[in-house]
Amino acid sequence: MHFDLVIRGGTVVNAHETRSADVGIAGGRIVAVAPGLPAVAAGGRDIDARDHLVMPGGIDSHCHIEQVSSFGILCADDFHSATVSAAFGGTTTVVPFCAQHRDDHIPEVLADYHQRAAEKAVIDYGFHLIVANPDAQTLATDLPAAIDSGVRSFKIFMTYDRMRLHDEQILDVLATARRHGALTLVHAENHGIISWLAGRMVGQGNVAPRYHAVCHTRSSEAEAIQRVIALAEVVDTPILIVHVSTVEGVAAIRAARARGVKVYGETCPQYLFLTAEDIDRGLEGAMFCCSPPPRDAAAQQACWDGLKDGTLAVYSSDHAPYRYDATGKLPKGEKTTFKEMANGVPGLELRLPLLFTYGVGAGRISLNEFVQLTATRHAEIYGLAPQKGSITVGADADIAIWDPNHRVTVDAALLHDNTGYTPYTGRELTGWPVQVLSRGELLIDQTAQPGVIHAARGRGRFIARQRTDALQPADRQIPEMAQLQAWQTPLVI
Ligand code: DUC
Ligand code: ZN
Ligand code: ZN
Repeated sequence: MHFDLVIRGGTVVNAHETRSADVGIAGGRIVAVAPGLPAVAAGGRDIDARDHLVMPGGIDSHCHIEQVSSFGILCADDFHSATVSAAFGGTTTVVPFCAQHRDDHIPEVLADYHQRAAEKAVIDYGFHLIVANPDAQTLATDLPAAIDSGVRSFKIFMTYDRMRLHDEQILDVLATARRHGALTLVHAENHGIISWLAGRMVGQGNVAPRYHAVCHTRSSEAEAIQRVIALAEVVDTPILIVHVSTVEGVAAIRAARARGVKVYGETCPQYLFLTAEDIDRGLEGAMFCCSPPPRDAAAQQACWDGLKDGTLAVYSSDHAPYRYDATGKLPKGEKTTFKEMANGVPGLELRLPLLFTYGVGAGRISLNEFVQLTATRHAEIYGLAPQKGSITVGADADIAIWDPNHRVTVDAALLHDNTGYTPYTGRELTGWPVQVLSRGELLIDQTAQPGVIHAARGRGRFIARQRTDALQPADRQIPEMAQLQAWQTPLVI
């Protein structure tokens, strides 16, 4: 058998097995996983992975790249800086958003993001579509066309003045997703609670970042999750609740899943590793402000429990990079109120090292669970499998080789995104991706050339995602729909 490259002597970790094996790569794909593979052909190379972990490159299915927010602010990373940063953190596929704003025409939105990513991305990528205006043209023509092109997931918002959909609009999007085989991602927070409280706070002169966390109550997340689950049950179509942050939110998803509803959950580093106390540090708290906000130790534990029992199927970054200056967090300088700051924290590069240290290193999750949560489940749910997300014959050779003992003290200067800060400064992390391959190309070798990436701008490829079982309805009817069925007047979706 011919190999361009063999990774030798490492411990290969997949979602359901760990074993000592070599990994043979040819033509950008994995062609053999077995101990004692023969020598590479002339011109090929060996990578010595003894004492190292050979894991699927991470898939980050929730990140904002070169995206204009609903406030009209462009985030700090373009497709080059974001994907370079992702690769240094062991992530080899990203699924960012193409964002429709109210007056935008979806085909133009998609073409614009495709062009920018194709010019700059250094790793492979898919896209979700943010839907802010589900009018007749969008529902009948534009969304089905987007799905046909491999953009098989939409994100909708239940809050934010310029993005939020009301319940009938949400039902329209869910029905379209069901008809054409797409997954709907939901930003679930009750708009009324947040905007009413924020109006009061600002009116009373309470404008510091810490009031952001107060206005985004736990109840606002819990109510919205319960409501959108009820909407999804009417249509019987799968949904995924992004960035779950509360005890109550995790419980609502767990309860719905227990009664057979197809609802997936996601959480992010900021809900495992930060709390509202991080925001309570004057104006600098802006660097920790995201929506929903970090909560407390009980919520962190609920998120760990949710990851452990599958209530939360995936762990993503929600990388939303905004600089701590007038271009992002502080449009009005020191006078900026919490309502005016861009929401979001960076996380593409540290997502995996943080989970490795505090999850695997602290004994909370196994190595296999680490791989599930950071790569394999993303691939399965979002239709990237079997091409991405596992070290198996036939898959793309997207691989991160980890030194489990490599120690790093986090400092923004070590990172490769454009945010200029990290919420995790000073953390001591143990375990780091030291070599990163994308389609068999060794992009990063921290032992031989620290801090260097060998990747031409635009080498990343768009991945048209497949229809998966995750998109199938549960075929579970609420009593009213069963009644209609019995009367032979079923709801036509
Ligand atoms: N909240 C979002 O909904 N998106 C980006 C970042 C954030 O904080
Ligand atoms: Zn969101
Ligand atoms: Zn987001």
